[in-house]
Amino acid sequence: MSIPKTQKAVIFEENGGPLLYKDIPVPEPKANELLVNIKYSGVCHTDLHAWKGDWPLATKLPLVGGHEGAGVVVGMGKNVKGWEIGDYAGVKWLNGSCLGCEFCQHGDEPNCADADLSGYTHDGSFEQYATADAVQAARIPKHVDLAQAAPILCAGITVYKALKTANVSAGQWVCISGAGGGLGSLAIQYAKAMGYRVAAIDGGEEKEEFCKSLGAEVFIDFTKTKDIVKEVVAATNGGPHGAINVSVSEKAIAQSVEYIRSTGTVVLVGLPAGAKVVAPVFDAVVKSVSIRGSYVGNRADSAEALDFFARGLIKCPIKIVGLSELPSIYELMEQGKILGRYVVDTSK
Ligand code: 8ID
Ligand code: ZN
Repeated sequence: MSIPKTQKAVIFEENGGPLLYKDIPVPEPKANELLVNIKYSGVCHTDLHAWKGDWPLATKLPLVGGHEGAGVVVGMGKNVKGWEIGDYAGVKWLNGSCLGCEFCQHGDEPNCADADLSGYTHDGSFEQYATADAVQAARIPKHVDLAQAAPILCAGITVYKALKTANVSAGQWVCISGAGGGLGSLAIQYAKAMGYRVAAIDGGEEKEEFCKSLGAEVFIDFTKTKDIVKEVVAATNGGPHGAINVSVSEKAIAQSVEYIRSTGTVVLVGLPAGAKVVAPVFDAVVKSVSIRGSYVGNRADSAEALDFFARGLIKCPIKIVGLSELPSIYELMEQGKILGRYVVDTSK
């Protein structure tokens, strides 16, 4: 297999600066890394936050974004074990971690202080050839469609882990705020596959139809409903047992602390710029509410999330466009106009 010297990528020199579709060198894998020929990459709202510089953590610059890369192994460093040329591999947000600190020892690799992040501190999957730590790269089964698999690599893993963090039982209610977006559309399906009842919150009739087609029993439109808290409590017969916040809205997070059922768990996933959790302490105490952050997933969560998908339980609602069209996807995403996930084809 011949590997070219240069490749197409979308790269930016400064946060918020032009997104340049151009030729850049193909990277050399380090001793511990795979070289993955990325075929498709999902576009996550995190990529938009990274480009804009929304968070109190600096990105590498210049940067190639992207962290839902699905492709084929075409090379590897000398210390890599257990991978073969031709294997399907996934480039995830968590590209590598130290494996030695207390968090890595407990399987909390995303919380490692030295975590290396695809499309943030490490050039990501908006390029045709990306490098990935062989320990963290996801193993994608050969029979699956790589375009469909791409969104599982961040959105799928993240919502699956968030649902586990919500600690609900089969038959109980989960409310998903931001249900029509990339993470939300997968969260509805994982929740159904795990046996939960789903109440979805998002805006507009198109999203309502979409969320219901994916398995939501109830839809609440945040653009039309006057009292979201009251509606969610009524629709779920006393409030959901778990709430998954995947919207990019500080207000929606505050509402979830109010509509959650007593002893329920509010899970924070979406990362609106500069947001704070503002919740009535009295309610949180008297209802004995748990509020928990959830950050992607570890290797076991990743393998489990991919297994649900490979068994046909999760269908990724995707639209495929060329990598060169990435700026127009960011525009739609900013306006909240995306149903499900956009996936870019790196050959176009
Ligand atoms: O590990 C993590 N914690 C993690 C992993 C991956 C992504 C966190 N994220 C974060 C992203 O950085 C982003 O902040 O999750 C958030 C959602 O990512 P996404 O699903 O990729 O975004 P999207 O496709 O744009 O979907 C967002 C949805 O939220 C709705 C929008 O209409 C859209 O469908 N929404 C908004 I904005 N405000 C809402 C509101 N007030 C709302 N839905 C309900 N109520
Ligand atoms: Zn992501």
